[in-house]
Amino acid sequence: SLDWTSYSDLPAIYEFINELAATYPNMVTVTSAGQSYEGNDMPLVKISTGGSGKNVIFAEGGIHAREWIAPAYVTWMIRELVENYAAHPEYVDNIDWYIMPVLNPDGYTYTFSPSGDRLWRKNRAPNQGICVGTDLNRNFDFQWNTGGSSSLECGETYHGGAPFSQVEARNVRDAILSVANQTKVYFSFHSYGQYWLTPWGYTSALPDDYQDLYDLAQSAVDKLTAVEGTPYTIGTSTNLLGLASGCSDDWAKGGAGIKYSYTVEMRDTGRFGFQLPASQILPNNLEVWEGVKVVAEAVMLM
Ligand code: 0X9
Ligand code: ZN
Repeated sequence: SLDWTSYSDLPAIYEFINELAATYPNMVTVTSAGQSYEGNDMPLVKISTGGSGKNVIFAEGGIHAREWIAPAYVTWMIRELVENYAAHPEYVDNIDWYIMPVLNPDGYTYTFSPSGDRLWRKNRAPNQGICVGTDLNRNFDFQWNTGGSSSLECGETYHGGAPFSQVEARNVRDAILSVANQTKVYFSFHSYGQYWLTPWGYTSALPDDYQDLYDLAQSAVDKLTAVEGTPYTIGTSTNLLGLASGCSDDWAKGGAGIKYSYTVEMRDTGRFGFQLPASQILPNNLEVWEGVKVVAEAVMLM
């Protein structure tokens, strides 16, 4: 099993979720959302105590390869929901959780490879020229290529040749669409900066239900910060980080119709940045989980 005192590579993460499914067959189901460009599997973990028509929370991490804390958080949340079920059965009894721990398995693997690049962001699919990779978080088909993304293959935010040109983005799309009518919340976990972000990222205009998204985010961040004082800033992606179109969160809301779409930029604020020390995995996870629980409690009442 994983212990979250160090970062886990892709095989260790996959072994963990498969073992969990074998140990808790009545609560955990692992299916495949498809394969990546390089042929890595993209598992979709469903946590459920059964029944039909329950509200869904869809969560994912690792769309950006170097943001190691994202898969580390999401895998820990899977463990907390399942192995610590008895401490808070309501979160699983009342909600079906669909979780994709590593949306960019090729890039993630590349950041672990001695011949790779620890700070790689994009996927690993080749382009026409010499530069590899598309920013999967610019490849979604909602306001695609309308600002804040790069048309250059070598760019860190290259949006790809067309919306959903990348197989990993299509796999996530299809996984979300398969449960979209039940899904109340979409979470995209990233690092870093300590932001709890709402749509939109393609425009500085606010969604018409922005107040609802903001209020729930505020309740979540209040609990998160209460753990040990870690400050988070709440607002729209555009207004806090600048324009970025074609992102998964905007598509989840504007394309898939999921009202509460959040991108959570976890620790830190730049001291270590993407290379967050492993000693901060558990403190990060404990505080973010406090925020997620607030959202889950709201989902039970939706
Ligand atoms: O730029 C991104 O993709 C995210 N920040 S990161 O530093 N992790 O790369 C923020 C995405 C926020 N959402 C939208 N702009 N829609
Ligand atoms: Zn990111």
